[in-house]
Amino acid sequence: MAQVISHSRRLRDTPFTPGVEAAGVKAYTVYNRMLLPTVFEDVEYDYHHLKEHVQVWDVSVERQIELNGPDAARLMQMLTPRDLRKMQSDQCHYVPIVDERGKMLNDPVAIKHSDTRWWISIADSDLLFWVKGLALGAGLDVNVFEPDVSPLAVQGPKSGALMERVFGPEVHDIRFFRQIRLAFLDTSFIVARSGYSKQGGYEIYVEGSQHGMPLWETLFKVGEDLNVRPGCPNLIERIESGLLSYGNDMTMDNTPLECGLGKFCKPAEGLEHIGREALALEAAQGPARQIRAISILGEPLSHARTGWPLTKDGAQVGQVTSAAWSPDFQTNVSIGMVDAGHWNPGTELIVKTPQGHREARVQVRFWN
Ligand code: THG
Repeated sequence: MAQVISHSRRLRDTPFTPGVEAAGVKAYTVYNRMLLPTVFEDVEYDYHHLKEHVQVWDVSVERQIELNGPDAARLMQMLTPRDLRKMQSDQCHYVPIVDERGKMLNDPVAIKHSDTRWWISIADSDLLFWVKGLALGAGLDVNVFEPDVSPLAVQGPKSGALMERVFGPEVHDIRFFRQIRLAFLDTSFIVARSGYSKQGGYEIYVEGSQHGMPLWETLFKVGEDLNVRPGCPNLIERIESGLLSYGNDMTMDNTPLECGLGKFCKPAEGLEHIGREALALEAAQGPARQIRAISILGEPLSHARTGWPLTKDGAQVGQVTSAAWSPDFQTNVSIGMVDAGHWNPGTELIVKTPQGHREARVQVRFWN
């Protein structure tokens, strides 16, 4: 039976919820105590549409943490092993955030406005408390708060065409993971070339909830002939693309090396960040497990509650954390955490799914 989740003020609406509901959203999940759509038509229909046309996604749940003040850059670098010293003030960086044991607390996108003003566009964990606690404990001169900013993503191969109609031809000059401020009616928004799909696209950081619905309505009005539809991060597409989901594919028990984020944690001379010793030790020893793309043979799998044991000769050697049937690749695609010794491409394992035991194979890379 399908259950419903009861609403109350603790489960926050977004500035775009009126548009999302008028468009007939069929399912939500909860992310940062806010509503995140997961299905409009059905997951496969949404998937094909995303790969062919253009979608507008309410990703307000990607809440921002603003660091504002003289010590903002110092605090930002304390938070992540990624070297930010050369980061420009129009750049966005995917940054692992780790604790003193080198364990993942979040995997956000950091947006640099200037040395004294940053946003951290967070995944699903209460990172604000950690950042505020650090700033207070270290006596830093910086304000840390959640501003009234709600990202709206425009994703898909026709995203450039749609964005140009609203924001002008400058949108084509924005490079991947860069941002500029562009005018909209009597205001302006940070617009970045980024998003949680590999179909190309933009993220508009809508500052001021009152501007949400006017922007939503404009995008749908001017994009009609582009076949624009409401969408959301798509389970199938994001697994094919190897985009990780905090809380699903990794948790506070995992390290960035285990998550395949080692390239963002290169030890550098003079870099001061939390977890440095723990990460250096792990880098020397090698991670105990690592995220892999895994194909699962047989009929389409259709179960949302993953965490399925991966076994070799009867012993558990990992788990599948996200899985879906891929219409384009005609196999079940999945993301799993696999123990050292079993993660080489081509390794054949057994996965215990709610639909029975299946053969699984470790892939060289994801499906894009
Ligand atoms: N956009 C913004 N905020 C976000 C997300 C987003 N916050 C929550 C969540 N998503 C954070 N997690 C991710 C995971 C992957 C990516 C972005 C945010 C991503 N990765 C690319 C990749 O893996 O190929 C690029 C990474 C890189 O090379 O820098 O885009 O989606 N605003």
